Parts: sequence; C-alpha cells; structure tokens
Amino acid sequence: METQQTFIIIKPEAVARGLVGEILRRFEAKGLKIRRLAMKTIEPDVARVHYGHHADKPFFPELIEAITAGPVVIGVLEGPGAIAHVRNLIGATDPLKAAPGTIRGDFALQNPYNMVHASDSPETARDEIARFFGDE
Ligand code: 3AN
Repeated sequence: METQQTFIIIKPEAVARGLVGEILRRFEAKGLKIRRLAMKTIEPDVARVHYGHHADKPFFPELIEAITAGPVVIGVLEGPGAIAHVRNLIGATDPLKAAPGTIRGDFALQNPYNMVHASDSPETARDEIARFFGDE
C-alpha cells in the first residue's frame, strides 16, 4: 500500500477537554508516525479558506467560530494508506452516526464539535499540509 501523509486538526473542544494525548495515542497505536506537530490558534481568514466548501451552509458561521475558539493541535501523520486509516479512526462526520470505538463516536455529541479534522483525499492532504505547515 502507498505510504501517504495526511493532515489533522485536534479541535479546540478536544484541547479544552484534555483529549490531545488520548487522540494522538490512538493514531500512534494504529502504527501511524507523527511527522509534524504544533499548537496554534487558527485565524478566522485561514478557517474560512479551510472550510470554504461549506461557505454556503447555514452552519458556516458556527463552524468558523468553533474552530477559532481556542488553541488547536495540528499535525501530519504518515503511513501506508494513512488518509483512509485516519478517517476510519475518527469516524463519521456526524457524532450521532460515528461508531463507538471511533474518536468522534467515543468523545463527541454533536456538530460542529466533532473533535478532529482529517484530510479526506490526497489532494486535500497536500493542500492542507501546505496551508498549515507551508512556511516551515
Ligand atoms: P469531515 O470533517 O468529516 O471531513 P465535512 O468536511 O463535511 O466533514 O465537515 C467539516 C466540518 O463541518 C465538520 N468536521 C463539522 O465540524 C462541521 N459540520 C458538518 N456538518 C455540520 C452540520 N450539519 N452542522 C454543524 N456543523 C457541521
């Protein structure tokens, strides 16, 4: 299987609840390597680009407010099939549909507070890594 890199955000609600270690532990336990890791607060302008595909949705303002509400942990994870593996580990977008055992299924109640973002394709992974780590 192709070695891939994928981008994650441990969202403000997860940082506030002290779940950073637990979430990273799950990725590492799976066998994924942490290649980059940083704590930052996402600026509203960056958030609006990151979630640009939802700009016309009624929940867009709430989504931007939630992702900029406090510090996040951003990271790059690497491994064979990393993009699909990480999506499997985080679970479905809607916490109500996310299976128990997944991060969203275990720790989240409702959107937009679903704890973790992860890239959903090689193209978005490349764009998101460049957007958030491109300066380094
Ligand atoms: P995913 O994060 O699983 O790739 P997207 O890209 O469809 O899913 O959604 C991006 C983010 O928008 C989600 N992580 C969630 O925080 C928020 N979101 C999605 N659907 C809703 C909704 N119906 N109401 C509020 N927030 C939502």
